[in-house]
Amino acid sequence: MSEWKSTACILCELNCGIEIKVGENNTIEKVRGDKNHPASKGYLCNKASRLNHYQNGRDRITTPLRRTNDGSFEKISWDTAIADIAEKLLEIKQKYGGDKLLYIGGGGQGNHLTGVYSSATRKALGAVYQTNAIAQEKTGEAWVFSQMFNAPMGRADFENAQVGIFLGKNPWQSHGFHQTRVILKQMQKDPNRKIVVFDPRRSETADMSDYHMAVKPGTDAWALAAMVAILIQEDWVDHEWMTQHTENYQQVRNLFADISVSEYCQQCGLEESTVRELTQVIKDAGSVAFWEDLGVQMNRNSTLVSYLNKLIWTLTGNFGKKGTQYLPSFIQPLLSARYDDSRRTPVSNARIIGGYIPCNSVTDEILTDHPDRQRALWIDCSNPVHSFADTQRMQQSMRRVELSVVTDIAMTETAMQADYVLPTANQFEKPEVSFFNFDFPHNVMQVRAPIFDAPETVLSEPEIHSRLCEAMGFIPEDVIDELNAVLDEKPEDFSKLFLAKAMGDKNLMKVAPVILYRTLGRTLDKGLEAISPLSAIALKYAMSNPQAVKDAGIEGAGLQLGENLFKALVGTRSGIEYSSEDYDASFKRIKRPGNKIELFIPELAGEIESLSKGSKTLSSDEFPFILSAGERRDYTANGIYRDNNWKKKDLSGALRMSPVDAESLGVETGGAVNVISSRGTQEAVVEITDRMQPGHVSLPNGGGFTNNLNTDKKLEKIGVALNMLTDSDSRDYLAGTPWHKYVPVRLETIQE
Ligand SMILES: Nc1nc2c(c(=O)[nH]1)N[C@H]1C(S)=C(S)[C@@H](COP(=O)(O)OP(=O)(O)OC[C@H]3O[C@@H](n4cnc5c(=O)[nH]c(N)nc54)[C@H](O)[C@@H]3O)O[C@H]1N2
Ligand SMILES: Nc1nc2c(c(=O)[nH]1)N[C@H]1C(S)=C(S)[C@@H](COP(=O)(O)OP(=O)(O)OC[C@H]3O[C@@H](n4cnc5c(=O)[nH]c(N)nc54)[C@H](O)[C@@H]3O)O[C@H]1N2
Ligand code: SF4
Ligand SMILES: [Mo]
Repeated sequence: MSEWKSTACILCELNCGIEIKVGENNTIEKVRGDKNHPASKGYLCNKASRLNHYQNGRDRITTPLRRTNDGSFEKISWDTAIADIAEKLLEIKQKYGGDKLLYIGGGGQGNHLTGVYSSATRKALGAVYQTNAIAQEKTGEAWVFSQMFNAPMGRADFENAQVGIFLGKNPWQSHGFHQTRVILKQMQKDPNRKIVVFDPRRSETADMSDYHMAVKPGTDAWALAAMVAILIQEDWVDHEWMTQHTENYQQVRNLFADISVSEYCQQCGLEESTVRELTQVIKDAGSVAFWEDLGVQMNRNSTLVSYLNKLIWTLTGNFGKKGTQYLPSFIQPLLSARYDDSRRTPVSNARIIGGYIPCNSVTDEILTDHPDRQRALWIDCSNPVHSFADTQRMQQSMRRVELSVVTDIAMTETAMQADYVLPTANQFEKPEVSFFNFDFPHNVMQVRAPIFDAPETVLSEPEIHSRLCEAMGFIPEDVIDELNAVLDEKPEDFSKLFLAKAMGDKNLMKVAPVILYRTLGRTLDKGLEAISPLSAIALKYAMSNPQAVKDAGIEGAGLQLGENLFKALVGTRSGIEYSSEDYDASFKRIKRPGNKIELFIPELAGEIESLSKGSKTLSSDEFPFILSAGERRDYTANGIYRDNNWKKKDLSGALRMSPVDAESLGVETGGAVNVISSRGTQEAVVEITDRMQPGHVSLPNGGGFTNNLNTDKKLEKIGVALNMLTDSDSRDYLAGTPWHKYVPVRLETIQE
């Protein structure tokens, strides 16, 4: 008989609580929202109903594979795979140093236990460089947060905001905050609330908006600088609030005092009167929430835009109160908070932000003869050959290193280039947690139990990393025995003993996740063993935030509070609230003198000044169009669904263009064009729409996958592999984030 089981959707960072009706042969028969999830409360979007295409997806791999001399793959046993890889990793450590192993990935949209376990492998080997998708979207913004707040990242409270501003963000499709569509509809209906969208394209969210600021592609910096200038020149800033909470307004004032608002509005293609009106709306509103996303973060001037955006909300006092910006209380931060801003990569000297090297710098660190180049790659749950800029360079990098290992559930474009491919249990076949805990003032977390049995021949990432650490000799058996003995005889002493051991021995601390798995794990319910490192995370969180945990309803003091938090997390399938605070708790997390926000970032002053030189387009006679490469649509989900059949429409992922451009190219909807950039050519199907500005074209993410593992099947590729078109050198000068939304291209019609 089929039954409903609680888990989470793994398609985007929200990880909505869902219930799955299990069908025969490990299939997902139905999906519904889980009303008991404290944040999503039963919400789910159209994409989740298709999750069987993940559970029983295309290209699944079930045997470890090793590349042979002729480039093909041979099947090997797990014992051979672990022994081989352990030996090669130790060899690389000895020959070049552990810091020559570059780690990529570690948890996509919610399988973050992998990152916890891989930290054991990484730390034990001495690997220090890592990256993942965060370093191609959020690191510019994270750097700005570090400068102004000395905090890793912030969010905003749209549920309660009077005005919601979306910069290069299309939440109707991409979501981002819980119950997105419900909240957007509430905002739209309420005459006292406003939606504002900055987007060159008339997106679905722009359709609902009160102000659609249709900037010219890549010119947001001028629009936002004009708004900061209006606030300053009209003296519409909140002086009282700023005196209390910020520093160095005067220096900021000087930068904007002489900016010509009308000139800047012309540069970005907006009506000056509308920009002034909107700025006044922001000034007068009781609360304003801002969200900047890929449209600006993967675009020109991205770090500067992040700064200008934050200036608008700090100058108007929109922080630390209901309906405005906040700093969430992460149980485990996604980026290191107070990092060393002097850290750079060894070869290309790229800035390392929040602990991550820019995705766009990875190939620079490998495709070189520099003695400090990276010699090995370990990739968990990520498909960088497909998802990082410049597929060709990424492919070459995979082949150039002396060892590359990929763990995935599917034979991906990245796996195809690896030396070893390790097949893993998928997210419904193992316990998991997500560290995308962005909610505030009540923050939530959900521990997921497996719903299906994994194929017998695959392992989970926790098991893979644990076996590897054991094979490399990093796990002391006597400590495991001693801890297990305590668990058998006096379990209440376990936390104390574990902490004493880990604190007393640096090497032990490095592999703590594996130690906890092999000890505490035994005492957890079947299937949940690998959750055990969360106990240490819960202990640490409870010790540093006791009141927030108690206010969330967890009882106890000291170690007991942390243990109870862990028990509550492990014992509930629909997630719990782990932290409850007041709105002004955000101020506490500004780790600067007096908890004050630094308004002035000297490193960006020159950037602001150079805006006066105007916004030159990067289109040219050779490449006259600007391609936005990676639009989120109702049927795109990164690379999580590889099988195109999950889509109910837009199968090929159309290239959207304006009627004017279509006419001059002589192409109709459904017609084919070659999209040609400085790096490559991809064929696309056209969709004509008046949502696009002339000269601006848009392709979706989540397409263009190829598979040729099963040689009996025909090689198929549907849709555009975007990063065949992108150049890893096109990136922000400071954060190294890519300009995926600003790719100069030429279009050539293909005659049938
Ligand atoms: N359906 C769906 N949802 C998803 C995902 C998915 O694959 N599919 N992926 C998830 C992930 S990983 C992420 S990071 C988020 C991303 O979420 P979003 O950032 O919202 O998604 P995008 O569609 O990439 O970009 C947003 C908008 O930027 C606009 N844009 C392009 N150029 C410019 C410009 O010059 N200026 C401005 N202001 N805007 C511009 C685009 O037209 C687009 O509407 O979505 C998440 N949600
Ligand atoms: N041109 C362009 N490029 C982009 C973007 C864009 O807009 N334009 N968007 C960027 C953004 S915002 C993001 S977030 C990235 C996403 O790119 P990636 O971070 O590479 O993530 P995915 O494409 O989702 O790939 C996740 C991989 O994890 C595998 N997987 C699924 N479940 C498991 C599991 O349980 N264990 C393991 N080991 N593997 C699993 C999937 O099969 C898939 O291969 O793409 C980026 N690339
Ligand atoms: S918003 Fe949609 S895709 Fe994102 S987690 Fe929720 S159901 Fe899944
Ligand atoms: Mo992303």
